[in-house]
Amino acid sequence: MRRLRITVLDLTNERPTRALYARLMNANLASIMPQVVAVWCEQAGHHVHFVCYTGFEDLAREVLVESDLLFIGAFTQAAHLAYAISNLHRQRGAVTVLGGPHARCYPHDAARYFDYVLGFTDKTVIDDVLRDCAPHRPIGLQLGALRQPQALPSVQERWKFIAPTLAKAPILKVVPMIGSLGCPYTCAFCIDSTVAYQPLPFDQMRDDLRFLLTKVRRPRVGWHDPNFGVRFDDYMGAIEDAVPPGRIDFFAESSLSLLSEPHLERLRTNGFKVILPGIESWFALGNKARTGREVGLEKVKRVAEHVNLMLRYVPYVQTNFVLGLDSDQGPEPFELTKRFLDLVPGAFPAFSLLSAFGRAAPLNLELQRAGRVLAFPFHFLDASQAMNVVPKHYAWPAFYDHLLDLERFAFSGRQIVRRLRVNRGAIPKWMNVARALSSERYGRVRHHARVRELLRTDPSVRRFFDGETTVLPAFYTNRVRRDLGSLWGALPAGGLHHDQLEYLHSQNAGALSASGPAAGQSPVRIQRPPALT
Ligand code: B12
Ligand code: SF4
Repeated sequence: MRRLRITVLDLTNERPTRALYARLMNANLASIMPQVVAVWCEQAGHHVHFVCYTGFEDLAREVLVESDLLFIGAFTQAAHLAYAISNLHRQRGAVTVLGGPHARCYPHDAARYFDYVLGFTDKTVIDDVLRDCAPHRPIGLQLGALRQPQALPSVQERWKFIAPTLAKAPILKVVPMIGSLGCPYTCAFCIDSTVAYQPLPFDQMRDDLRFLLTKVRRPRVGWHDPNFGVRFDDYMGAIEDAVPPGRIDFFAESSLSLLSEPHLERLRTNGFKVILPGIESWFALGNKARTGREVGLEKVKRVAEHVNLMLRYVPYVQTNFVLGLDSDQGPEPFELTKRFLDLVPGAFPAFSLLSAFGRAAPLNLELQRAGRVLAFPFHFLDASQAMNVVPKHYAWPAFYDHLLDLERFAFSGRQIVRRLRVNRGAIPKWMNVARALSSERYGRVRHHARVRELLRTDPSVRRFFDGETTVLPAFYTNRVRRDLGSLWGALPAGGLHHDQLEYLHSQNAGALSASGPAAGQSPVRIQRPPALT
């Protein structure tokens, strides 16, 4: 096999930016898999140029370097950027590959602009791509393993790609690690709701942590496990074996159901400084919050007590909510969240708008069948800028009124000061102030206020939101054009739009027997390139 010049690109941002918060944080949003792919490509004997794109890099010098093969890892919000970059690379003769959340959720759309679109990815899949490495146009090949990989390269093997990424983060530097894949829970909106839980080898976790201690004086590790701590004792045992108390700070996303007081005590002892529990809703998903059938105010009180307990053990807690679920109606869910924030002044709230990411979850098929999925361009599908699911119990103006009221409450001067007073430690205190004042928060509230205004004044916006037309209002087209800047011209023809009902259409046409994922977000079947069969 000839030695290929390979570029691996991890897109943590969907556009070039100069925002301060992005400068501070984007490198900490780096994904693990692009680093893994880079390791596997080098192991196969190829030359790798690795770039974690944070929005600040020089495109011509760093991103558009001459390559035989380009791998991009992208979230859906970065799909247009990825399509434009792929287009430019293809014009220069490269073969291009897309992997990551967008590829798993919208493989058919991505196949219009990439030669390969990967689902679950293991070393065999990457080796297949490397051996075939040929243009597949106009429609790319969809490849994937039948299940998640059993193991991933170690931190030591990934280090040459981790180190330059960390160097881009000026203050807080977080090393991405992972100890498990899939999840035992079945939250209907989630991409991992039908992917079996599977721990990765604990011995490797020990070795990774020991290695990290030789590289960084006081490391900070962000666990990318979909739900950290399912096999709690095994995890803690591995950490206790490898890390002297207090030598590494850990961040993790976990369910409240896994965060009992004895577990919190052990997490504190082992250096867990940031926990992101998913509360999601006051009227659904009680199993995740260990609140059983309790709903409404009862659940608020119970969860508030629990999160306040967490804050006694863990200095930084971000509580995640999903807004717009079918179980919500009227002002009550929003008022209850405000009540919760009053009861728990120390936690930072993060609000996601219910989003149907293509084939991500079986629920999306139902939503498409019910005609409730809107054709918002990918650029806005970051669970915040647009909600592409028509809410079951709200007219859009009322929904946006409630949303704005809640956001203005959560990020008001009063709440910022309350958080500042009760948070412990300089980093949690100032992190919360920065986040509440940053483009991340005020930018979002401003954007939602603008959308609310357009719903009142621009009939084309209201018709689009109500699903009466798929003609995109000028406001949205202009935003993508502005955000992509010089890359707007490289977005391939038709690349701004996608079939928001593709999952349903493919089911109706029986197309699944020919290509693509089997159902929901289950894995893409291996479809070997002709040259390899
Ligand atoms: C950990 C995590 C994070 C972390 C780390 C993010 C990161 N850069 O990896 C943090 C907390 C920072 C985060 C932030 C966000 N996240 Co997040 N996150 C997850 C989570 C819980 C796990 C993903 C993971 O790492 N799994 C482990 C990896 C190894 O497995 P995998 O993702 O299945 O990947 C497989 C394949 O896709 C493939 N693959 C993956 N990447 C690549 C790359 C290449 C090049 C190749 C070839 C293959 C490949 O190989 C893997 C092995 O088979 C998922 C939900 C879930 N339960 O999966 C959401 C999820 C990925 N996040 C999501 C979202 C929306 C966000 C945010 C936009 C939220 C927000 N509003 O801020 C931000 C965006 C961050 C950014 N700009 O990069 C969505 C993405 C939907 C989509 N289609 O884009 C998900 C799916 C949750 C959901 N709503 O269902 N997130
Ligand atoms: S939302 Fe979290 S707990 Fe629910 S299935 Fe997804 S990863 Fe698991």
